Amino acid sequence: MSIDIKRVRNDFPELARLVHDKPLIYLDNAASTLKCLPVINALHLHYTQEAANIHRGVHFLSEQGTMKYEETRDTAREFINAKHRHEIIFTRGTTESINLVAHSYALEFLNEGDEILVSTMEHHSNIVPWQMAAQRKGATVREIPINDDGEILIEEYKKLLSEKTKIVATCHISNSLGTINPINEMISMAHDVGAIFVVDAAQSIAHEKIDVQALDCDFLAFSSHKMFGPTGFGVLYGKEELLNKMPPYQGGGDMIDVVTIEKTTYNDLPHKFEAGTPHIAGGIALKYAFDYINALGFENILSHEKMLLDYATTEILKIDGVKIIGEAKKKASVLSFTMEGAHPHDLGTLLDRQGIAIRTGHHCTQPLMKRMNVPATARASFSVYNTLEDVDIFIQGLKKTKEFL
Ligand code: C6P
Repeated sequence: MSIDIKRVRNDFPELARLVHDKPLIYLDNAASTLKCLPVINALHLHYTQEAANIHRGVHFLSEQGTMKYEETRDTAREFINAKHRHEIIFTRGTTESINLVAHSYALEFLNEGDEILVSTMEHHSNIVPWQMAAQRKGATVREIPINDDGEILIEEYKKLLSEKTKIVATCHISNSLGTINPINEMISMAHDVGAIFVVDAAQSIAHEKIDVQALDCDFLAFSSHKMFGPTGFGVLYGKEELLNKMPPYQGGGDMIDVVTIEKTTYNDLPHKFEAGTPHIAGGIALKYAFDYINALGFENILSHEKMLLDYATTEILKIDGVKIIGEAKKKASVLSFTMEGAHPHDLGTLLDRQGIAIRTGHHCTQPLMKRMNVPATARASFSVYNTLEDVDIFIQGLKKTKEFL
């Protein structure tokens, strides 16, 4: 089976709109994907018919909301093949998921002299929380270097690993380069020295089939808005035995068992880590994003996106002065580039005038930009609803922009 692209595009109403009087060509999927109708409909239904707080009331709407919200947890468990539903912690997104581990796990278990390894290509969300924890505990954050193509240097990683290494945190797929990292191998190497491994799956969740039990990762973080779901919602997967020994991250409603003024006992997993009223509508609607991806099938998604990336790569290299940043052998549908004589920001602005949305800048990966010797890149990122025609319009747009500049 392959993707019925016309049907898929009809599921994303935003694709039908104009931007600056031109049909929208949306190539900023690594920043956030567009939303599919089942997700939009679920949000609409919740806010028009079913709004109520969850986990609290005994009335119909509260119980219905609780059931639907918890259904998403079951779907998420299945989607990443977690062993238990209580290993799925709902958060505001990848950033909060990583902060939760850094503030709860790292602050509890790190000691002076310990080391945390992160790679050069990490998003700031997977660097800064570790620095914050390391500073407080007298630990050090060390860098796993990459080569000029944007691939992790496994031999260097091996050399960095020691009994001092307590946490390794890397992205599965780089948002700036598209590199698919060999996390399988990296996780088992980390475990060999007794370190835990945190996977930032923000960019991979909608592009690669993830099986947390097969990977044997200790934590895995992702955001709903990068997989056709609502913003402000995300998941932290953690192994039960680790989550159980971690202290709560935030205090408040829902995460408690018994509270007295002197002392509190905490709720069981997953609620121990879910203080306060969550983004209920977002959580309920996320289920429909999981279902949508499951119905498309990862094989179909991957082959469609690979076709787009291969075609775009071939065509963009025909333009004089274009340099691709990130040429890993294993790459997801991200095309970062620079163009001689053009600042990426100007490229982005001039493409926007033609209805073409790409992202420009450092993509929240400043150490990576420094390593690749560029201040910024222009980045086109593809999703399952993009077409070869989108790529043609993008390439034509780039050529026009080049002439203009
Ligand atoms: N990258 C991009 O344009 P949040 O903001 O919490 O949903 O995700 C943060 C994040 C963490 N890790 C990786 C690998 C990411 O790509 C992102 C978000 C967007 O590349 C916005 S900066």
